[in-house]
Amino acid sequence: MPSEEKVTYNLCQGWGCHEHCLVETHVKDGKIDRVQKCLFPGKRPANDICMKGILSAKIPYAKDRILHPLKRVGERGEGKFEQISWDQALDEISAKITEAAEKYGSRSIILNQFWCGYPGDWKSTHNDLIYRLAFAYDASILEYQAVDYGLTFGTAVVNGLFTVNSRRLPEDVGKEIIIWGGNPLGFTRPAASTHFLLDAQERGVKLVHISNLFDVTSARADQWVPVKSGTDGALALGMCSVVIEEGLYDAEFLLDKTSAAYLVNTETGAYARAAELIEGAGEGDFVAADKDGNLGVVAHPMGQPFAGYGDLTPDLFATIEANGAVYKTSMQLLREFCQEWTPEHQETVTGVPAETCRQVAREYIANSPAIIYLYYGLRYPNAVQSNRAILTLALLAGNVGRKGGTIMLAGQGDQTTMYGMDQNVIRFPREVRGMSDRVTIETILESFENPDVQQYKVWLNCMGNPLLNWPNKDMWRRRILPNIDLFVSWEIRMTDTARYADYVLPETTTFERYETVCDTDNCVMYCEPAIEPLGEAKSTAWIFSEIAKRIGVGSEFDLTAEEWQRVRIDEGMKGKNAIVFDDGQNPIGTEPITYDTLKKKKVMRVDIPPMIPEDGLSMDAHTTTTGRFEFYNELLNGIGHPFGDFEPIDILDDERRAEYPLQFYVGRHKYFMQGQFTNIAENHLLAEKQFGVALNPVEAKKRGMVDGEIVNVVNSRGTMRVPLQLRDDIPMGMAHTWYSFDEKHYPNTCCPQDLMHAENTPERETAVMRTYYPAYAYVNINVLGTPQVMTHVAGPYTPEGLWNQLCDVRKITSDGKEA
Ligand SMILES: Nc1nc2c(c(=O)[nH]1)N[C@H]1C(S)=C(S)[C@@H](COP(=O)(O)OP(=O)(O)OC[C@H]3O[C@@H](n4cnc5c(=O)[nH]c(N)nc54)[C@H](O)[C@@H]3O)O[C@H]1N2
Ligand SMILES: Nc1nc2c(c(=O)[nH]1)N[C@H]1C(S)=C(S)[C@@H](COP(=O)(O)OP(=O)(O)OC[C@H]3O[C@@H](n4cnc5c(=O)[nH]c(N)nc54)[C@H](O)[C@@H]3O)O[C@H]1N2
Ligand SMILES: [Mo]
Repeated sequence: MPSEEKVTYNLCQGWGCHEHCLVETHVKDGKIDRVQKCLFPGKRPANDICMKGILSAKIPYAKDRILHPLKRVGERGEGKFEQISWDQALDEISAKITEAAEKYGSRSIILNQFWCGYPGDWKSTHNDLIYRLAFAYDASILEYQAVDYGLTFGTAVVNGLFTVNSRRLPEDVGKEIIIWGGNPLGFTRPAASTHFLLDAQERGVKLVHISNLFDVTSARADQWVPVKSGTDGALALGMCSVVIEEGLYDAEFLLDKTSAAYLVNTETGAYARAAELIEGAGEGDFVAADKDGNLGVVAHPMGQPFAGYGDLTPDLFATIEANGAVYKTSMQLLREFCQEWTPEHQETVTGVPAETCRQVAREYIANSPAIIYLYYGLRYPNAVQSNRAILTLALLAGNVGRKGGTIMLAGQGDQTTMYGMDQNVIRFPREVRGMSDRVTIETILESFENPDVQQYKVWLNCMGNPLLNWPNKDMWRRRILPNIDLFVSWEIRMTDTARYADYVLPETTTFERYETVCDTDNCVMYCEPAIEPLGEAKSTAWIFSEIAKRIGVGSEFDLTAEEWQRVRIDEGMKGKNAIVFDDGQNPIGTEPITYDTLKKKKVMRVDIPPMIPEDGLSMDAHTTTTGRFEFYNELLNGIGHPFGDFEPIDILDDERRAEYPLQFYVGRHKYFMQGQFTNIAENHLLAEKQFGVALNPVEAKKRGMVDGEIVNVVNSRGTMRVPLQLRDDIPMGMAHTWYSFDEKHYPNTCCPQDLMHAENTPERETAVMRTYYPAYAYVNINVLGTPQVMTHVAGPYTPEGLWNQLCDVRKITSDGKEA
């Protein structure tokens, strides 16, 4: 007789790619038999799964799964642990927390909740509970580290806030999608995004890929535009110059949606305020001029619909003199700024032929409404400015927030908490003891040298694998851990970080716990355990309630993970409706979303407005100075970069390259999710052959090297000894390696992250970030009313230095020395 099959819905364990798929889990005899794509309500749902999704069924059963609480018995990092009981672990950890809090204050406890790789990420119940504990106890929360901010901030400067939009945009695209700075196709966005992009290509949409190396996205694109690493700002400005000089811009859009026609005082660099030029006009209003130099007030429309220019017919390129100063429109300033960036000049920086620059620019306009798909591939300190320059091009084309056009920011899911679920019902305890300091690694390091400031003694690493994934491993080994009295890691497997922990707590996988997430394709999803937790694994919700009890805030954690789901849905989504579909998946009405209906239906599509409304303004709140899209930002004036710009970076510096001639490019792996899936045999087998450092055969020949030989990868931070691979797809001047392999793969030698500089230090701070960050945080918290927990910031230092590293690859002799 066939055994009974149980089916549950679970978040994909490989959530970190930001595709946010739900999987249908099939269980036989108490064991996961398989997972497969599950059906969402509605037409062509954005839920597909990839090879990692399918193989995630193996994650709970992996050989290095942590099944019991462990206590360190050897040195930190040595990997020697003894198995202890939950009671012992929780008692000892809680006692140390209490002791540190009594001596150094509750803020000496740091919670790391870097959520990227955790199923449900910042939208998960378990992440909310981390905030709840922090606010109930007034502990410190670590700022997110080292990732993904170039794009976020680039768009924030131009749009005024963090923008998220839908992966469905290619469904309405005109004739072209430019994929700029990213490798989505079958690689970093392997499920729904890949399908939406390839479906568009099948309909005849041209895919253009602009990238620094020939990756799988380049291979599939209709046109590949190779660009030198970190020079995209120059290419985008070159394209802007073509569009402006050839008159290809969308004047109507620029007037209607942007501050292009607003006058700027060229003495101060600030947008002219109406009161400055027109008697009796408002302090907060702006000014435009017509062809004859007549002025008109533009009412500041922050929070209101744009009121237009009154009787004035504004001149986009106006220049006037008044009060002894020269005033120019921001469009005129952009034109002058771009005059330097002729297609010929950008070629000297980017390596993209002038004719290609012209052709790509002209086609982008001719094929509009067209999409520019931006992702996180510009991990350089100039990424904010490069992304701004790309956005400027999109604004000139009138392709922002236009149906079928727009820029596509392929981060996160399809909507934000603003529209979906109110997560604060769990994040904030009944009694808030304190709003929890947000600390950066830098603050923590400084405190170790100064006994007069807040000290940090306990590190609870609830999510993430910083010792593998964050740059500068040495900083952890030498500078952080020796000053931390208690280091605890929640984990599902024995990672590099767990190995350095004093206690390792076994957490449930996505298949062993309750969760609700409001996200994918605007759906809210109900997940329940497919299997009983293996070994003694417990959910974060349970672990927190046990610790909370022992440190005196237990009353805030009086529910189980299952019970929290009812709070999230019945309180957090109160008043929200879901779309009801008939059998043919056509919408026929709506129904209220309640915990009980969701539990029955598993997935409900929330009835919320699309992220990009027809009228074109992406999201409704424009919180820039002028309340419009701005390619000119007055806040940044005076530090030299009011426009999106090209800023030279280390890897482009000839003097530095004389010592270390190769870009040290440490990328992510197709078959892994950062450090995850490295313990799954199928994935490891596929990836194993690619372990080492890859060079272009010509670079190898120059060094007298052959495929497979063991070489040293060297820079001022250390030496990594690995096998060499010759690859034609790696450009000259680059050494490519993967950062996902655990440190055990690098015996007696450095790991890639050792050769990378410290992040979040003042040296890495750029002027743009220093000026922009406080304004961004202010707008988020005070204007939008976003709770402080969701400011999406890493601190004032731009952390996008991941690929701005140099190295050399050197031959070693048979006695192991460098030749
Ligand atoms: N050199 C270089 N470094 C980089 C990057 C790069 O491009 N180059 N990229 C950066 C980027 S963009 C990112 S987002 C970061 C990612 O950095 P991390 O967030 O550290 O990446 P993951 O390896 O996904 O870490 C997630 C951890 O959570 C664990 N985990 C998974 N599921 C569960 C669960 O259900 N419960 C618990 N308790 N644990 C779970 C996994 O085992 C894993 O160890 O890396 C950054 N580092
Ligand atoms: N398989 C797999 N998928 C993942 C992850 C994973 O670890 N493995 N991690 C997930 C996470 S956390 C993130 S943040 C995303 C990141 O996803 P992506 O941003 O798509 O990918 P990355 O690997 O960070 O970027 C590498 C690509 O960026 C482009 N690139 C790099 N430098 C330059 C440059 O100077 N100019 C231009 N024009 N292009 C450049 C190239 O196309 C290169 O292949 O991937 C997610 N998906
Ligand atoms: Mo990321």
